Amino acid sequence: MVQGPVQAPNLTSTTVLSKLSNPWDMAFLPDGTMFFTEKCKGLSARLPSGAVNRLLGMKDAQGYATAANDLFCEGQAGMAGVAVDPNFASNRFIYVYSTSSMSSPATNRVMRFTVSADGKQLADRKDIVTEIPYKLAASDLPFGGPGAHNGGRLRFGPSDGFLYVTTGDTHNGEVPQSPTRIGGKVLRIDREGKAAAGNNPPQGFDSRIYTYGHRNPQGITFRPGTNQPFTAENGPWHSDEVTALVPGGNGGWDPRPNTNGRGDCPASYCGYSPNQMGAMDNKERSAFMSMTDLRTYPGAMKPAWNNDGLSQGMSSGTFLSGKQWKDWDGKMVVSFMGIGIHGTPVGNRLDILDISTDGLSARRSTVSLPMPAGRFRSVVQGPDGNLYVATDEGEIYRMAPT
Ligand SMILES: [Ca+2]
Repeated sequence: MVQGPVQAPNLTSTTVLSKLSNPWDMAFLPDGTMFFTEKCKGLSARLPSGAVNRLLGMKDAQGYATAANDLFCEGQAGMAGVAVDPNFASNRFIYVYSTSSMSSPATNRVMRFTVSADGKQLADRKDIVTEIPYKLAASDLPFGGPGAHNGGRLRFGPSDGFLYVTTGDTHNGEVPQSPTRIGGKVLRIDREGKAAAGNNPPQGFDSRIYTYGHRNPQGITFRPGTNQPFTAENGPWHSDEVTALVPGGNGGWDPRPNTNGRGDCPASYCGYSPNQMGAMDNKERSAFMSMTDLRTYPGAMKPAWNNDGLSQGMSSGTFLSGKQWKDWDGKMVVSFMGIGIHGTPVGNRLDILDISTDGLSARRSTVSLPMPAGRFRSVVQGPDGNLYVATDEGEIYRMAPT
């Protein structure tokens, strides 16, 4: 492949919404209506006029048309992904991922609603996935708090019309490789929550599982042209990963104790080993507790990119499309929350990945931001072709190439 210097577009930014409470995800209608979630509040819609309709309120949230008191937030968990049905024009279906206390113990659910003709109400709640694991009390496991590693992105495949759901390992060593527990997975389902044809997981696996062996994927996007899904996944003090998925594939994350010296992990979760075992560099850490354990699983899906061996809170990703993006047309944007711990450089940024045709390598460039750096949670290309970026600080920006 002949490659010249990357011609980056000039960028401007506009603040679309501010002072939100942890905006987590956005989904658009063709007319520019933007549905957005706030982790501890609920689901709203910003109309093209700029007016905001508050649609679905979580426990203790005020001012929403519909209350859902079983939906709650805790730690990283709460209301997360949102997706609009590809046939929205005829069925008016919208989907959200949220933590819920409807079952005991609490779980994450994928819910489907019908949006009223005037866009102000939701009706016909149907919980199409009810048992996605949620991390309970902090005392269950020594790392992090309740709600950790909660996954939560929802996206429809552009060619197959199925809904993809990313789920986290919840700091439970058994979950990612489990054939029946649906955390640490990418699920692929239809609008009723039934398994998509062709998921092809190993025999004995839940048929909704598209890929397994994930840690905490919070991003999923589809490459223009091939429509192959790619995940963006947060690593354990090393190695955030972007991975091209294949049906039935294993992401190779298995944080259980094993015979390679990981036998003494707290609560049988080795996902942070050997971080707590003394000084090692990222290469040694990766060899000990790999994001993609090719020694145990030689057939695992290899990442296209591992953030140069660093973990900096990779949170989402989307492929850009359109000539206005110049050399970024067809490239993937990934967002980072910028976590910097134990010597890892903080990286609140957006990167552009030029991923090879085989999906096994990538060249990275970093976006020169037209807005302040923040904890970037979500990137979504809108129907106007611009990139919408949500931050944990509470903004949604529109980033436009000029
Ligand atoms: Ca992996």
